[in-house]
Amino acid sequence: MTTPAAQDRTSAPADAAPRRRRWRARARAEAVPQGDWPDLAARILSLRGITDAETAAAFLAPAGPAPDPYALPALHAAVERLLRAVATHETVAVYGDFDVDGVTSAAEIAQALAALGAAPVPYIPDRFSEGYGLNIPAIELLRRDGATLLVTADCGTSSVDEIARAREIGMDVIVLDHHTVPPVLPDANILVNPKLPGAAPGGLLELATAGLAFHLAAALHEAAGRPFDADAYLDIAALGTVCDMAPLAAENRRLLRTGLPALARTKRPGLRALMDVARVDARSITAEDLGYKLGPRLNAAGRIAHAKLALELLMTQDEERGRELALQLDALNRERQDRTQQAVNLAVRLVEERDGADQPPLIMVGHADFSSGVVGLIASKLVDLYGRPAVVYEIGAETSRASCRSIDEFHITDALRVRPELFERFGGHRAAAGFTARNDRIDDVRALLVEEAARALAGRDLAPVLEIDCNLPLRALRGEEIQWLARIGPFGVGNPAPTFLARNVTVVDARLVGNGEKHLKLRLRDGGLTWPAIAFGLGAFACEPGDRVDIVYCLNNDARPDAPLEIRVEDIRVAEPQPPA
Ligand SMILES: [Mn+2]
Repeated sequence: MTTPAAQDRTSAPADAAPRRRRWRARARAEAVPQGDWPDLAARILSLRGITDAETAAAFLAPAGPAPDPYALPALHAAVERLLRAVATHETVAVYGDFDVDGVTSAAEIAQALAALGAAPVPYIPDRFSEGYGLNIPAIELLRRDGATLLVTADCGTSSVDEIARAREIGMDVIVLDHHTVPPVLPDANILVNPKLPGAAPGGLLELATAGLAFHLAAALHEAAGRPFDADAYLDIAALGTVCDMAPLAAENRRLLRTGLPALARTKRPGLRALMDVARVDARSITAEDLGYKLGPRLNAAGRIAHAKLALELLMTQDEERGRELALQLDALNRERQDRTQQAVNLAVRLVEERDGADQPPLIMVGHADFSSGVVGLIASKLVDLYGRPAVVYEIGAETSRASCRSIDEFHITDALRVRPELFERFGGHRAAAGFTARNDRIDDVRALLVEEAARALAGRDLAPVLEIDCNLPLRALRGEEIQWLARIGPFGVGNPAPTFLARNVTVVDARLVGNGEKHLKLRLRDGGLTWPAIAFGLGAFACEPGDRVDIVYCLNNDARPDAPLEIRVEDIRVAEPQPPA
């Protein structure tokens, strides 16, 4: 299955159902951490579950040293086996995946092995002809090419038959993966997955494979007695972590806080060129740039052409080739955006035709025109639009290939597991999954998933919600607070950018910007101060100078507190009447 894909903020469909979100205050924590920080920072921390001073201080402190990688299950065995392969000049195949986590982790492992003197053979399957994960023809091909050791990156945990075949034809297998562990494990020689039952990986539990590969690379160097240049791996470890939507807490937070500066000074010519074409300013790079700008371009390779282009972009040392690949991925990304937009429009039409205003607790739509390259992106958009889990599938000749995206309250992979016999294959995480099912089973799959969702989501209001951390009038925004808020970043999955409510703000001016006038550029005044603001996807809100509005907003500066501040308006309404003062 494919892991959650980074979404492109600018790909919101112009003519899809307008998004009406309910504004809701985030649930209050019991306690607020007391310490040497402003009340506002303390409140935001408490709303992220950090309620005592010690945890808060550790969270705010600069990123410390890397934790012990041997907390990961079987890492010793993996290091030992790989070093033996290096010593005896074995051919090592590194089998990745076509998403950013799979490509970055394969690149890290190949890079580490090459640094130690081996000649690894990276392999990325084709999304369309091979699909996700190991497949036997590819394994046999790698064996014929001389591989006697197979390392999987971001796949393998569910590949019982494929791994049995690899071993039968004379390969040892190391699985490096973080996908949810099925009841029957493959009989690999070495399984490195922090989610294995009995594993106690501490802060390493939620690592994406890019993070696992970082720790494997570090451990390999240390065991070989070779110096380890962490920066040369952290750049893409951070990229894979963010693009796989791994929660930005614990070791993932550390990888990102050390990885963003490493990315800013990366020596990879391809990545530098990609930042260029994506207009990412390396000096002020944020987690959002990774998720919304670099990630979609790298993913576009696998969605439209072949992900080996993305792997090559990460690995090439050649300036000119790096530039060429960056331009190519940028063009593929534009094509991906067009296709996604058309497909989302079609999906919304199908949803509305099928169920009208009365939507079931889980949305499921399929069409022969939905490319399996973008079904995950369509599903994510439907989750955004309807506030409930969504399954989107490509109808093929005999089988359908689906991508599922869920919301916090519903474990989608567990739901699939209730009736495994319905599927040819399936797998995934809590929030995202994929499956292949015969076309004559699709109605049963729909019945199963709607029933499971109805049970899990009973009594919940599924209208899309915009969570608000606290009231913060624009006139109360001060430099000190802004700097403290930046220290709570990087923001993303698991550590959302704080959102604030400001009432009765005056519109100084407003104009439509962006392709199709989708966005609104504003200047907003409260008291004596005027702030520049951008409202993505809110071009349909009509306002004029002098209008009074209520806004929910974020601050746009999680990397560089000295950068000019622009308020990002998440939602906007005509101001509610104010109570008399
Ligand atoms: Mn992954």
